[in-house]
Amino acid sequence: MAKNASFEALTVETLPARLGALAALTDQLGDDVSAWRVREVGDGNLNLVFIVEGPAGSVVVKQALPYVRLVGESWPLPLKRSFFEYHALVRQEARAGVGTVPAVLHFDEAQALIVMEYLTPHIILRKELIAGRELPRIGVDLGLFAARTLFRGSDLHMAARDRKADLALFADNVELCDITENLVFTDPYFEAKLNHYTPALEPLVAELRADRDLKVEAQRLKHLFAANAETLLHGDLHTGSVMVTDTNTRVIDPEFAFYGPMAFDVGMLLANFWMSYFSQSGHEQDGSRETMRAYLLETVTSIWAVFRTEFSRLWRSERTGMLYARSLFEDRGDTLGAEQALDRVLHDIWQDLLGFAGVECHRRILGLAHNADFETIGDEAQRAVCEAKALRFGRHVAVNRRAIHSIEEVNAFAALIEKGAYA
Ligand code: SR1
Ligand code: MG
Repeated sequence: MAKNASFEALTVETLPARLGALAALTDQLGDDVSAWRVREVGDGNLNLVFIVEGPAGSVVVKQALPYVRLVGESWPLPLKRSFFEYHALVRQEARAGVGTVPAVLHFDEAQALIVMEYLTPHIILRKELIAGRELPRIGVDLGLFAARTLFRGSDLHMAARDRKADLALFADNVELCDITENLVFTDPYFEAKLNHYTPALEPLVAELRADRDLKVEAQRLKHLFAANAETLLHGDLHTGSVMVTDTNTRVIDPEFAFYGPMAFDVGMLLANFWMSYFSQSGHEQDGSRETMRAYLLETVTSIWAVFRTEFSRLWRSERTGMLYARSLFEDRGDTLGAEQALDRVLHDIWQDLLGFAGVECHRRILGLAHNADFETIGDEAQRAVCEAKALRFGRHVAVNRRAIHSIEEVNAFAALIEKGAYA
């Protein structure tokens, strides 16, 4: 049978008839399919997303398309990404806890669709940050999510056989890794075809592309990303992949999941808060965002502090995998040795996350896939000012990552740039 032979993209019109017999939907929505209301709400780069509401409740139906939605059919992309998303959601829920990701109600591999819990009244975190809203829980929730998924998906915790089986399963997510490998680590640093950026950035773009130290560092980070398969990553953990209310945080969209370096998820996540920080001055029409800026830096500090604390707790209580075996340390009375090793592991994550954060800032401004934090700044000159700050920040943390010792140091540097240093 030809590839994707039975696949058919859903539409608002066809969804009720095609999925109306599934218990996963009727249990939630009610049996009267004629009463279902369907809206297509996908605003991401890749997929279709439908909200289906019935008399008894609501669900989300997410379906992959055989191409990149952002670009069109000229860029084919395999449907199997929904298989990886499904398996990642199952693992993340087991590792980070029920209620940290949307509950999966049904998966259909041939139709590349996942039926999942409709999160309401949740809003995409990025939209909330653009609106200037401070979410009280995200520092803690995201720090815990990252520490638990990254630690428990690695050889620090899993049985070697189970981890290797998982590694083999996710190794086939080649095309989505390829997107990251090109879009994040390479394309921003040369004239790649699909790149675009605010024209006023041209002199700075030329400067960055001529920056040998930056290019070498970006390639070292790509090398690390491709070669260090240490844990199951979310793979695209930015503020558009988080849905929030004041009291609940959910991480969504792990279709880029694969085995890679722990620091990638943490670095990408923090980068998106730093970019939000630099974008705030473009959103001050209704008043100063000074307290929002302070909140964003506090959130960065909190995510990293919670991550370290939880990772350390898991190191001491759940280090059951083959790495840093207790038989070499605690069981011989050498608790200090285990703590020394923990410091080394956290230190490596710290230095690498700064690098990943730096290149993430660059690709969201210079590459194909931009973020709404900057894109929604209508005044182009003002947008360029905000973006230039993030570009300079990204360059600094990527190139100097081994000489930066604390999150406070990074935030102080961000505040200096925001005030106009390095203009
Ligand atoms: C062609 S896909 C572009 C970007 O969208 C996704 O959300 C990932 O961030 C990817 O890099
Ligand atoms: Mg996504």
